[in-house]
Amino acid sequence: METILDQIAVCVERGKVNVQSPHPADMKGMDGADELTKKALDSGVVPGTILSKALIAGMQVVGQQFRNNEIYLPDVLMAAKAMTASMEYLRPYFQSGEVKHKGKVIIGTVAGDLHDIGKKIVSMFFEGDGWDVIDLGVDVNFDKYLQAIKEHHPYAVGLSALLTTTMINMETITSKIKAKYPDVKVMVGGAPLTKEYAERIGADMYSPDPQGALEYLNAGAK
Ligand code: B1M
Repeated sequence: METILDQIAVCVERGKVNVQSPHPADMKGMDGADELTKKALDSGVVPGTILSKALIAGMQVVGQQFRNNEIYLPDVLMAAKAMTASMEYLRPYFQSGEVKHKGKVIIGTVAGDLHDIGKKIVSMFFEGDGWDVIDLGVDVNFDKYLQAIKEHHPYAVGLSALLTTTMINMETITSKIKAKYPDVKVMVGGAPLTKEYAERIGADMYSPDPQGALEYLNAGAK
């Protein structure tokens, strides 16, 4: 039997945002990621389960289909929209009521790269655990990171990249940050990265997932 998690995953795969959205034509009038996420939460499904078993699982299928040329860029954009609609409901659950203010973290997707879903998830984990997150958005060059560090005095800066062509920009950004602010920790992550690459460019931490990055932050928090 298809569970509500399967249904949400299908909405991400097919780019069905909400009941009003006309896309895809064969799902017209049906609930989308928006309504189904709300229903899942109302019926007691844990937010972390919706994130991993429906949203991330659905997006993995999208990535595979895109790689195989079975779907095209507009389809991927619709999938991202559906995932974002769902994440809006999950965000409050990742933000604990208790204000802890462990410290500040700046995060951004590096220059040339427009992928922001993973970065938003990482931010949700940080915020939920009591870190103040300054999200610089996407396509962030070193000037913007340096300016933000000057302004906010963070404990760490997180760089995210999803493209092999943009992860190389992490090297310049990391070296500029380290040259001017050697005490600020630089954390890197994103699908194409490896631990070896992170070490080579002088980053303090690499994690393939938000949990690892959060553990690193918490280990260093005073
Ligand atoms: Co793009 N795209 N895309 N895309 N896209 C990928 C990344 C790709 C792998 C698809 C594929 O070919 N199968 C491929 C990259 C190939 C490569 O370089 N190796 C690709 C390509 C080629 C492109 C374009 C070049 C396509 C084109 O124009 N021809 C183009 C580039 C645009 C640009 O950035 N300049 C492009 C565009 C887009 C959209 C705009 C349509 C859209 C993004 C929308 C958005 O983000 N608002 C999009 C999407 C959605 C994807 C896929 C399908 C999904 C990405 C995603 O959101 N994953 C992706 C294929 C895939 O990954 N399966 C693909 C879900 C997300 C939860 O995971 O982002 O990996 P992820 O984040 C994870 C971890 O990586 C980690 O934690 C996160 C949460 O679990 N993590 C960190 C991330 N950052 C971290 C930082 C940390 C620690 C952990 O510490 C600081």
